[in-house]
Amino acid sequence: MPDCYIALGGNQGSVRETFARALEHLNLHPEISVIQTSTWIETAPVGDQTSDPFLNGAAQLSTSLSPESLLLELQQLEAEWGRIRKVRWGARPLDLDLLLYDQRIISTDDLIVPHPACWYRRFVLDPLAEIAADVIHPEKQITIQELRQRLLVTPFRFVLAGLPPEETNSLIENLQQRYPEVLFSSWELQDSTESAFQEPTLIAWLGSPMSSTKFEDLPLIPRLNLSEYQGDTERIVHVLQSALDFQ
Ligand code: A4P
Ligand code: MG
Repeated sequence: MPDCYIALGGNQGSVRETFARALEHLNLHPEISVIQTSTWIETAPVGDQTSDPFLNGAAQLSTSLSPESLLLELQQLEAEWGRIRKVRWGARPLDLDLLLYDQRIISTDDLIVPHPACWYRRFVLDPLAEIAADVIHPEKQITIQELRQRLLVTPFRFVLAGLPPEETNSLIENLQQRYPEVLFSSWELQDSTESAFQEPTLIAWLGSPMSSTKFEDLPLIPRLNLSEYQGDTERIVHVLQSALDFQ
């Protein structure tokens, strides 16, 4: 049966209890077995909707459901807790994401697998690495453990690509003030002798179809398509924040 990994997140109500009950529910489904779970880790909230700390975790499932049907099950569970939430709880009692479904690569309007943020978010990778260290990420073609390890290398090298030079420079200036420990640079302005030795941790592509640097031209492992965040510095900050740490 296909092997899947899901992420669990929540920051309202008794999240430990919610996780336990959600997993119980999944395991009661005739076509889903919960194989193992990570520990639940406390993480600092990424984004500014809430200041309450999150609890995050991951679980391995075995299922004969299709990826689409499994997503529906996860969404139904979220909705069930969502209803309770309106009466008793705050903003985010339960978030369930489908991270990996065997080695499948899926991209439809409703479902993207592997989950597009699973390979660089510490609050996802840390628990996932506990139970899926040697599982290969089907797009990046390296293991979950390796994906996590590469985020720990210092200095963290954050490269911007796809924008005109003036925009890149002003964005770098802005980001550098907030994250003095991160090494920021521009893909287009890099020194080619230096880049041969130093792999970027993340390359954020903020381009459009007109840009001279195409997303596909960037190296496979660090590249991240953030074109929809063009002009939205806060969302870029959230990406960086989620890759840097979880505390
Ligand atoms: N969708 C597509 N692919 C998938 C997939 N692989 N798994 C679609 C799950 N859903 C997928 O999801 C929005 C849409 O994504 C769905 O319609 C589904 O068809 P959602 O779960 O309703 O939305 P969301 O999770 O509220 O939004 P989003 O943008 O995914 O939120 P984020 O960015 O995941 O942020 N900080 C900490 N420390 N820990 C957290 O867990 N979570 C968030 C949520 C913010 N900050 C956090 C945490
Ligand atoms: Mg979600």
